[in-house]
Amino acid sequence: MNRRTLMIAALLALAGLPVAAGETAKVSMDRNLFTPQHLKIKPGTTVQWVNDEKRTSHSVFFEAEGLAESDRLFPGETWSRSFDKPGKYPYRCGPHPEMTGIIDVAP
Ligand SMILES: [Cu+2]
Repeated sequence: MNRRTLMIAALLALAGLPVAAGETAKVSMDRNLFTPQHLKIKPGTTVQWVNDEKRTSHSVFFEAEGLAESDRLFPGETWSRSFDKPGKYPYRCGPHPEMTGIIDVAP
């Protein structure tokens, strides 16, 4: 996927519009927030979390699903997960439990 496509996906996400299947949507980790905090996507979309902090590390932890926490992401690092089934997927940062987000997968 090229940079322009990623940019479009990011803009759609910020506008609250669903990202098309097969695309990659970005969630930024910055100032102890996931942005967008509520991301709507189509089934088949990959979400890529990017640590945009200057020095703080974060993780992505789908605790409610009983999944393992991601590795700790240092500034500039990324972690991805694909979503095939419709549903709401809440998650949080491992070291910062108050830092939460939700992936909303709907056709
Ligand atoms: Cu964190």
